[in-house]
Amino acid sequence: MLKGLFKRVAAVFTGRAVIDDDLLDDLEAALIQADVSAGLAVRLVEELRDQAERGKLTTPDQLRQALQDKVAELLQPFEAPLVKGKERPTVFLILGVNGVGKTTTIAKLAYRHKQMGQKVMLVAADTFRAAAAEQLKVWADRVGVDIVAQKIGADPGAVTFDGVKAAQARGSNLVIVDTAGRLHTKVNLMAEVEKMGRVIERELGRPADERLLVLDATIGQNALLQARVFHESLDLTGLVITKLDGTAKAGIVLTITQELGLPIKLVGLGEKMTDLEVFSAQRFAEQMFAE
Ligand SMILES: Nc1nc2c(ncn2[C@@H]2O[C@H](COP(=O)(O)OP(=O)(O)O)[C@@H](O)[C@H]2O)c(=O)[nH]1
Ligand SMILES: [Mg+2]
Repeated sequence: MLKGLFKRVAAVFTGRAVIDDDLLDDLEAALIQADVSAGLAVRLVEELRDQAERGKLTTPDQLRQALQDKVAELLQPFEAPLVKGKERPTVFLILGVNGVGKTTTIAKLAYRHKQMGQKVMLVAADTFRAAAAEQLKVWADRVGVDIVAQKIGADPGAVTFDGVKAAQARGSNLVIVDTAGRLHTKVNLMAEVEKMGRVIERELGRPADERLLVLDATIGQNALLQARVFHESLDLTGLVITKLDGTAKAGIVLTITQELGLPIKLVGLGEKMTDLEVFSAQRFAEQMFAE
């Protein structure tokens, strides 16, 4: 399903017979267009140029393969499994600005863990928009998992508290907390999610096992800015990159990992509950140039 992640990069190789400066320059530009940071794009192409000059790469096909291998190598350290709490319930706090795919990701995670035989509890702590809890309820019904919600405008910390308590009482394995993501009151949002973090820590005796930031792969460098803000407030444990289906700018995945050093735990590949995968550097690199 990951296709055309680097369409522009793939196009650079079309009709090329030799490795020359023209090809290498176009490659650098295409990587930057695909949201690979300029610094990294330059470094990657310089390494490839060096290998070509030393006769280690002789055809454009070999160059493409070498690039693919380098991408896999760069991303490999950022593969990491989801953490399981040392005591029940495991708690995942799902963060991110509006529209990135938090609620959809939560539905996918709920589905995945239910399939593994776990009892899952969703917590509708995005109380800012009436539609948010409704949307989560629809998913909870569809997937067949429990949900705790309160009225619109309720204190997200209180909803989180209820959710964790209910999960403890019912013996749930996993609690997944949905959060609001409005950006225009950034300071309040951060204060709010920090408070939710503290509520979870108080009830569990440890911080939320995963503090996952959801990022939309199609928004480019903004994703990096968002990640910095959230990481400062919440000491993130990992990232979820959504909408990798149908983006030609997947270079942001490289940029984010290199700049932030945070693992990518999951990738979103569509709108259905089955469209979630554990991040694999190898697979990502293999699909980079797929048509
Ligand atoms: N193509 C695609 N769309 C997605 C993906 N994840 C979420 N969406 C869509 O993005 C929109 C916003 O998702 P939502 O979960 O409501 O975002 P939230 O505001 O962060 O909770 C919805 O239309 C989703 O169907 C994905 O991986 N791929
Ligand atoms: Mg939502």
